[in-house]
Amino acid sequence: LGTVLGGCALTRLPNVPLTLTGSPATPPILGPLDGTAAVASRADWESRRVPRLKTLFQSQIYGAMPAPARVDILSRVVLQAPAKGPIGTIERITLAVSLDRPGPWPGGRPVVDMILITPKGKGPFPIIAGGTFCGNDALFPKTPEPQTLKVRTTNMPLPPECGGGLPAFMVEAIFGKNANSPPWEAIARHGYALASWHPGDVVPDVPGIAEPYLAALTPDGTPPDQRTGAIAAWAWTLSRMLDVLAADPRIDPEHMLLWGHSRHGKAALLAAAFDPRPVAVWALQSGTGGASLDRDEVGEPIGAITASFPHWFAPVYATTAARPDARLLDQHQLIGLLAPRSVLVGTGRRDQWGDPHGSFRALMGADPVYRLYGLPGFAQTSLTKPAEVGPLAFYMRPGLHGIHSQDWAQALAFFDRTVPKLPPT
Ligand code: GTR
Repeated sequence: LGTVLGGCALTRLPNVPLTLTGSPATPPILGPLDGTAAVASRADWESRRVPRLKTLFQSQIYGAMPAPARVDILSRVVLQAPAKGPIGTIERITLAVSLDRPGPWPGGRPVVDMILITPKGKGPFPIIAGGTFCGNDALFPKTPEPQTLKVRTTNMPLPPECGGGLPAFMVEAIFGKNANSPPWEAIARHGYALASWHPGDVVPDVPGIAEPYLAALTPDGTPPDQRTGAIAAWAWTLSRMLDVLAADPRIDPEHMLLWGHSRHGKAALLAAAFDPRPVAVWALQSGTGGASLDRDEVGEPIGAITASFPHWFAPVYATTAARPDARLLDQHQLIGLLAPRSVLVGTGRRDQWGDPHGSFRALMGADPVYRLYGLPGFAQTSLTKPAEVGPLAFYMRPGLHGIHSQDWAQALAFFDRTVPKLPPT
């Protein structure tokens, strides 16, 4: 019922103005921070400011990142051999992540089914990797063909709106046909492979239930108010997936890209901030804790997001909700950590969670770091006209929170523009 009522409330949200309003004061990106001197050069940014920001993002917002861990491939199953159309194979790769001590997962360690879809041809293919909300069996549209792939259902707890029936129908009706299912064929036609998995296999996206999994991933000695949050755990999972993909001969390890919608957009940005391998990120409607400024007047307040989803962040984040000055950070600094790599931020004009104005300002705030790299940074001046040059771009489409084919069209065009690919083989 909550999903249905919440969904109906969403459809009544107004459009944001087409020109920027408000002008929040944000912490400096290159200026003096926390008693340390201003950043003088690119080398100074990398050697001094990047490690400081990474420490602060963990201690003030996301919690401690789990330690790097070994990933074992348990099995590979071809679900679909090349047929007509642009898709080569669809494969299920089952992975297990080894931790120092056993945790609450069945078998003691996280086991993840990664679905890998490659275009026709030999590759190596650039890859777009990301997690989706409702598990792998929601990945493939049931129409026009009946679902014939043997995709396994997760054995971990799922949020109620993933359980089918009216809530699931509402999710698709409001959040779009691609809400749980990327447009595989269009992606393959652009020459990209796609890897997808269910982040809830590592930390279930259910408050309360998530806690023992988070405790098991939190490094020893971490202060309790900085315990690993689910966004950090999912970001770390993205890196573990990249470990496997980078070693696959069909994948081009120099061209690995991340994407994510909303909570998974937050995780994709954080993953790239801590992992240098992704060359581009598309964060769609990632909002608070993602690509929009916390200090923006619109957007989802920290008090609201941490009340609904206490498991997403370090507990300390909630305590600073009413005291932004207690935090030395805002989200432009997270985007700055991705420099010089490409970042596309997508928003919807009636999506307050995604906060178009706060997202636009976060990109403006990250721009000086890209300039240190001699890049045009965020060259965009209008909310409605996406940048045609530079590694940072923003778009605002009409409508609400959700994933539609026009979002993927924007992302594929951006990736095609900013990430030069190897010629297809
Ligand atoms: C909302 C949440 C948003 C956003 C969204 C989603 O309930 O408050 O920050 O992450 O969920 O992930 O779809």
